[in-house]
Amino acid sequence: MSKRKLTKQQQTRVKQQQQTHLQQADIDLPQSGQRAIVTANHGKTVVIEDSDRQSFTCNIRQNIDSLVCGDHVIWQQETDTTGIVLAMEDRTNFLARPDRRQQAKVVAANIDQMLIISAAKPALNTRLIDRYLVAAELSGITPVIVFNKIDLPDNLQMNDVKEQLAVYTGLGYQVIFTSAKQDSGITNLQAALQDKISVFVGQSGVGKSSLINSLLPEDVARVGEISDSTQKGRHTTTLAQLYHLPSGGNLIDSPGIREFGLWQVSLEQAAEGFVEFRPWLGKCRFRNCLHEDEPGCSIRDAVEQGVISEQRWQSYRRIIESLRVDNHK
Ligand SMILES: Nc1nc2c(ncn2[C@@H]2O[C@H](COP(=O)(O)OP(=O)(O)OP(=O)(O)O)[C@@H](O)[C@H]2O)c(=O)[nH]1
Ligand SMILES: [Mg+2]
Ligand SMILES: [Zn+2]
Repeated sequence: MSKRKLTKQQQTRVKQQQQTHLQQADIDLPQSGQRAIVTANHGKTVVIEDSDRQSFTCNIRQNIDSLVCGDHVIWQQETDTTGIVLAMEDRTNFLARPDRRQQAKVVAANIDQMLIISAAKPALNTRLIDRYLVAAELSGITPVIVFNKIDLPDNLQMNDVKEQLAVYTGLGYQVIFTSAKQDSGITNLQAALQDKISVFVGQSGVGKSSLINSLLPEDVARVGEISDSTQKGRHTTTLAQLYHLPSGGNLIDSPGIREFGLWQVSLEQAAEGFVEFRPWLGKCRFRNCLHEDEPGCSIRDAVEQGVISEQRWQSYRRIIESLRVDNHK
């Protein structure tokens, strides 16, 4: 990479950023620069929480990128309930998806786990699960799969669901079955969330907010109905929100989305998001093999031998097709 000359303005910015880092490294932070975590973003303002779990609504210094739930910030108190965010600490990771103009829309930051929530209604969509898994695998976030509303399907339908989800258990992913309505599986869910920072993702209407209410002592998250005509959720949660679990751990409820686009994933990277593909990568006849229909493809051989599931391979191919479209928009 060629070395670019920085403009005066850029140099000042770099200096400012370095000073912020110095401040962060300082254990005895001055009164004027306290650390806090972002618990909600309301557009022009954010809600932050200090180490005593007191909340403040804050304006944001202009030079700061948009903040999301889970961001660590340096801030200054102004009144009993308000303050100003001065700086954002570096993110260890973040979950992002492209918006309509293919710009990154960051959903949450500094997260340990992604809980991929699916349900009996709207129907189980393993393709969407696979997209979330790729996003999680490529950003170093541990995924956990949750199937909610087990009170709805009959035995036959439930067997079908179990069969479809067995592939994930086989890959070493944790799969948890729950019913927010009947309060079942909630202890397992609680155990998985213990002392971690987790984000709930999944289609609108699968019950993310309902599950959060089951985990908290009071119903705080707003829950919406599913439309009778379209069988889809109504996008009840519109803003991400961070909650504390009484049993330890934090969770971020995020708005449901119909399609989860992968952000900044190249065609070559997609295969690495499929954990079971990894041992075969680099063993195809062509070095630039994308494991679709190329001759001598080791992934396709593994599918034919039943080592890699057909369902996952088809899902992978769909992702490649969609990335081709997205990356050329
Ligand atoms: N039968 C049944 N219904 C449930 C269950 N969990 C949630 N629901 C219902 O599903 C609907 C949608 O629930 P929400 O919690 O709002 O779903 P969400 O995933 O937060 O949706 P968005 O905020 O739109 O992304 C509501 O009518 C809930 O009462 C469950 O375990 N069983
Ligand atoms: Mg919700
Ligand atoms: Zn190949």
